[in-house]
Amino acid sequence: MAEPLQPKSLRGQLNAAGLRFGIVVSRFNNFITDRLLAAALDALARGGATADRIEIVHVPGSFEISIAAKKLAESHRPDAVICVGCVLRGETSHYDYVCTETSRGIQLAQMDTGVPMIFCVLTCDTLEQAIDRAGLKGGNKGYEAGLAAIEMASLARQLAPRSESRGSGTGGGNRTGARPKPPRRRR
Ligand code: INI
Repeated sequence: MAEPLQPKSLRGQLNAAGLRFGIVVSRFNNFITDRLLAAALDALARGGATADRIEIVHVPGSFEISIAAKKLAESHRPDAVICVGCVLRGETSHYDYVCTETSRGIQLAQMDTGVPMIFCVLTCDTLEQAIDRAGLKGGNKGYEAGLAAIEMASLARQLAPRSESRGSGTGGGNRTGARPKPPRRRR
């Protein structure tokens, strides 16, 4: 019988030492988003992140999170961005527009920039549901988001193109960031 295959498997580590994070947080419903933010920072700190490697950007509402997250990712190149907001259903369809465009915008931002974006935007029917998810009684989605950010930041470093990787540089990568020249064609 053939030896069982043992392919290389990649996974993010829960070690934030040396990793850089951005957090974009919405002021709307800030009695909830403040708590999500505090829990996300707690998770980053417990993972070994340091304040000098974390940047927090404040925006008016959830609808504005994606543009700020994209600009932050493009300009400062953090290893991951945590997007924090809270949308509560009202009497009109406004809620649906804000939820749809916020999630779509954040997804587009991570696909466009290649920087992992963690979706920590609560979308709740009632204030009580939001309170339950913001750690006033039990769990806090901000903490989960912080852990997800560490894992994805670590994974993204492992999946970076070889020329960009900051690791040992084995196997054809270079440290200058310059693309290797293609082989010359024979005439
Ligand atoms: N923004 C939120 O983050 N949560 C909400 O519940 C909310 N509601 O209900 O209106 C909300 N609206 C503001 C929106 O995100 C934008 O800031 C605003 O429309 C300006 O573009």
